Amino acid sequence: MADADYRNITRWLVEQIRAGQPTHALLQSMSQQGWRRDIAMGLIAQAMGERSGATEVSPASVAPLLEPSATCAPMMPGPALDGAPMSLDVGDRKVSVLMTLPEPKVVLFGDFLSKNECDRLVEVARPRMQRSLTTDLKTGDNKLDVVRTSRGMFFNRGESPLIAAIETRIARLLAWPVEKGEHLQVLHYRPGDRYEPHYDYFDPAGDAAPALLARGGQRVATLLMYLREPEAGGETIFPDTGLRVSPKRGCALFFSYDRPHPSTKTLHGGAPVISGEKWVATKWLREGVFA
Ligand code: PD2
Ligand code: ZN
Repeated sequence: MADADYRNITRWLVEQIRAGQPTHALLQSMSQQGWRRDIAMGLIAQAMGERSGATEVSPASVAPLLEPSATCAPMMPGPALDGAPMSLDVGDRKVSVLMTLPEPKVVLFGDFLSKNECDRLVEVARPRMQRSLTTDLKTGDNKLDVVRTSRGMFFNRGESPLIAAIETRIARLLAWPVEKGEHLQVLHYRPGDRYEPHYDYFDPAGDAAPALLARGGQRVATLLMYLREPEAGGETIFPDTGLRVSPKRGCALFFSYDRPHPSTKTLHGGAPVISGEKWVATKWLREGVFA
């Protein structure tokens, strides 16, 4: 292994351990990145030693921490849908449950945002919009991308009472801490604009995986909030299942992916807007704290 690779993976492991990532999740991430299990175990043991100041920690001593126990299945964000509730109380409002799908795991919510909240988000975002960049999930570079012709911007976490209220609402609805969410993004599509089908998780085999995963690990779920609906087109589509969701103002579309793999069937895209304008806000959730 090259020295630079060794330093990068060790730094990443120490950061992840410091952020409270469970060790079995690190082993899983490293396996997905193609690391041999015995080497990954050795590196994790060593990073734990560096973190704690111990001179040496043996792979055998951390082995029990590397397997999730039956009571410690990977935790995933998601709404509490036991008992098929018609609505969920998220503290400051009641959100209705309009549709659920088990595979891919998709839930459509109504009344997630009020009309005023949608208008206010668009108004504040509008002067800050820029041509959207796409993160190349292999190299980590941001690039102008013909497959994503919308314009976009990011709000800082908690930057205003409105943003903080929405982030808290998301955290309550999906039982996932605010700190594990990326910054809220707003996208604006005009007629002809689209977002070609893609996965929201990072490619674990990509060159940039260590850098992308260093900020809170993998993405595990997405919440798309529709702020302004076009007159025609602009549905969010899931090509593997044929699901097409109309971008109805105030509704929110949730989907989750418990592994970074096409078997989650979470390939999705934004169909071209045919007429009118579409505005959406996206919140991506990470498995760890996004810093
Ligand atoms: O705007 C959409 O419908 C859309 C579709 C696919 C947004 C995203 N992905 C995204 O923000 O990841
Ligand atoms: Zn997406």
